[in-house]
Amino acid sequence: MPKYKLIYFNLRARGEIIRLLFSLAGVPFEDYRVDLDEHFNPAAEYAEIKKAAPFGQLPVLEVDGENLAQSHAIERFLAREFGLDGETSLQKAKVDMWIEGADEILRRVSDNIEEHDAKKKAADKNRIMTVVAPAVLGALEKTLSLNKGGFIVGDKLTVADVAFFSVQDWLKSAYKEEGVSLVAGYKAVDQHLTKISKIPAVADWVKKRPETPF
Ligand SMILES: N[C@@H](CCC(=O)N[C@@H](CS)C(=O)NCC(=O)O)C(=O)O
Repeated sequence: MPKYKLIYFNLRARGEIIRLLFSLAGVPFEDYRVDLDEHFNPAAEYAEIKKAAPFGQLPVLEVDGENLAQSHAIERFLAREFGLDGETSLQKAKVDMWIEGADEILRRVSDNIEEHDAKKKAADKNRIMTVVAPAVLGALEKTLSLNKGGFIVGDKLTVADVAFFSVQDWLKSAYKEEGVSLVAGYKAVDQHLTKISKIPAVADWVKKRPETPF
């Protein structure tokens, strides 16, 4: 088995889907976390880590010493390795589609948390709440209502389920009260979130993971 080292900040954001995939597969990995201060400034060691990262950003996954960057490429790679990427070619494409769908929310919320201009921050947050999240969660609600197995793609767990669990779990702390109401209006989405949260490897990881506010 390859030796895996995930290098990311002490955040859930773009790292947590990857950590959940390792937990689900029962595969050991080094969970290397760069500390951040309360203004999201990384610890001094980040300067060297950034230089070594393929795109100068994190997460990076070392696989037997080789660097892989871009969170979704890492997720797809691990999903393939662990059999969580769907069965048919069309299913695999749908899994990709939902990874990108979850990213519509994740990317904007992530930028919004880091925005310093108060006016732009409020306007962007309002757009996320009223336009972006309803479009994505509405589409997910429809898909889950039609797909009676309770998973997003096909009748088995895939990284698409993990991605939505992770984004929603993250929203609940990133946007606190708004995060809860963002997902509350969607019955099938809410049931899906509960279903995934009860998978023993997911529940186990959530229980034992280090304190990670965002
Ligand atoms: N498209 C990249 C985006 C990576 C990204 O934005 N990483 C942020 C943290 S979530 C980062 O490294 N920020 C620090 C920097 O840019 O130096 C991915 O999905 O991995």
